[in-house]
Amino acid sequence: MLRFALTGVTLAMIATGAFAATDYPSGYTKCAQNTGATCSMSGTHSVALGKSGSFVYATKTGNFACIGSAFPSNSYPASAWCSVGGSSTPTPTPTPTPTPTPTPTPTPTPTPTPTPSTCKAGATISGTVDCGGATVGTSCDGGSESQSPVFSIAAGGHLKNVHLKAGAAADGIHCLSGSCTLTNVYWDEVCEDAATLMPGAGSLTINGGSAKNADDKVFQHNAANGTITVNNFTTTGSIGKLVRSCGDCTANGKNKHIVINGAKIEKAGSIVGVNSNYGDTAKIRNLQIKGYKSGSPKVCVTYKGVTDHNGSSSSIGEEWNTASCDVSKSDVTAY
Ligand code: DGU
Ligand code: CA
Repeated sequence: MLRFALTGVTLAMIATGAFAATDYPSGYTKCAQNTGATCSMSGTHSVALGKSGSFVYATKTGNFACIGSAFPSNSYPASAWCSVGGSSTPTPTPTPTPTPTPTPTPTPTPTPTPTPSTCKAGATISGTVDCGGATVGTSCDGGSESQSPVFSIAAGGHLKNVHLKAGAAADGIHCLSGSCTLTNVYWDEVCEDAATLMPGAGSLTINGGSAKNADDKVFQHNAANGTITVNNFTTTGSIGKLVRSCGDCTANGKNKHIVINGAKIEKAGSIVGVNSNYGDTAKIRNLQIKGYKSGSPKVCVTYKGVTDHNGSSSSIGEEWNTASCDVSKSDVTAY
């Protein structure tokens, strides 16, 4: 009975491979008997030869013959087995797949900010420039027409909140091309004139603001087919004219238009002058003149314009509700 039980245990050990494990060290894999048979492997490994817990070792690379002479020692049992241990060749660290650098979302190229024009004498204004109430000027050479402007305005330019210095307002402000806007511009004293719509320009719009003392004209219109619009403007002291379309300019152009929507005038030689022979027009609404009495001062005066300084333009007279002068007496009040 006991004999039978031991045999059962022995059978169980064989079934689990416990005996087989004695042919090679733990962690090794049996590959061939020491008859010179070839153990196939790749890479460099520790290899063992022996059995029943008694082994000699060597290090081999690639296939090797399982034979005692391939091992440094022959102190192993007969009928031994070769076995292969773990690889001694370091497992090459796999080259990590490079994490693709995420393509950055392109930052949208910002619309370039136009170089800011600065609020300083001699500047050409592009875009909107708010001078914040600064006082700016150059010099004043009386009525000299060769003076430079204090500011030039490029197409679309808008100049705001600035005083042109008394005694330093030179030829005022020039609108060079396109549409120009002046908002709350104050001529503390006009020099030659306050602002000019230059030949080739389109429109000059004046919103608010004031001008003091102009020997001749405040706003000068030299642009064929252009328009000067004056909204809610005030003059103090004495002015020659509020707006004049050029009477004798070089290549004097036609169809120069003037619109006045709200003006308060302390004292003027006349308010507006247009060349009826050139198709110039004035439209006047809401005009207040200090101490105004009909005919004094004249409100809309027509002229016979000339070109290229070919003589001087001659006054025709004050007109009301004509093609040249769109103004009614009710548009003018005294204050
Ligand atoms: O041609 O006589 O005073 O532009 C010149 C004219 C004169 C102009 C104007 C101006 O009306 O020079 O300031
Ligand atoms: Ca001028």
